[in-house]
Amino acid sequence: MTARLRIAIQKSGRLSTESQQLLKSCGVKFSVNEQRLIAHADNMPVDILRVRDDDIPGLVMDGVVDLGIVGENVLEEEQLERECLGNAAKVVKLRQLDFGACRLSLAVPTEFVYGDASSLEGLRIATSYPNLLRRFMQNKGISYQDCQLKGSVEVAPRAGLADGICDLVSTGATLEANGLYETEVIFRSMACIIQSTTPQSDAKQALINKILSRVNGVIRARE
Ligand code: PRT
Ligand code: ZN
Repeated sequence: MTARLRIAIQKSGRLSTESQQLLKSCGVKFSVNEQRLIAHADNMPVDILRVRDDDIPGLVMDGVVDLGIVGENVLEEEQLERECLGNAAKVVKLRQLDFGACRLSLAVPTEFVYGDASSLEGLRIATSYPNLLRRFMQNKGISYQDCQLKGSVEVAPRAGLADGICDLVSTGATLEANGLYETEVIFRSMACIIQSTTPQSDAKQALINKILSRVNGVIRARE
């Protein structure tokens, strides 16, 4: 493995600006070239990898990168996925961050009469988070049918593909625009910083500790 510390962040999306800003506030000096996957810091042995957020937990668990910044929702979903496949997740959450707030919620069409989650018994639920949904429904003892979609989850009920959805919500505007209402929060999420449990060299671990203590300082100063 390379001696440089590798940190994976989201390339473009809701977490990318704040992830870059956080690292810069921690004194990691780098500039991003839109065409490039990797940005090399010029004042520390650190490389920033810019990838799809969904790839970040796996890259960390497989030891391809040392640290990652990702939503707890994506982390938890990937951990459950790997548990299902019988692979222990080789990752630790170092700390929760102060951005990326959202919740994974059940939602149904406005005309749907919802009592509690058992109102969804036997119905079809569209989601990009099949493992988090399954855990929630299994804990409640409710059976349902899957409709797994990577995108356009919020249009599934109107398109006749599903009876309800389980999707990320922040303001609720997307649900409202699609004639849906939120009935139950199943997971609350923030961005977090994660580390591979693969043993590190002393030098790399010392750098991780230094960056983490700066992250703590930056977040404390913003509170
Ligand atoms: O391309 P890539 O795969 O990297 O990005 P992505 O499209 O999968 O993710 P992105 O950028 O949309 O979100 C990255 C992470 O931001 C998520 O995994 C969450 O941890 C966090 N986050 C915070 C959100 C939201 N808020 C959010 N509102 N992720 C998605 N949304 C979407 C939601 O799916 C829905 O479509 O925004 C819509 C709802 O927003 P409201 O405000 O209308 O309720
Ligand atoms: Zn994604």
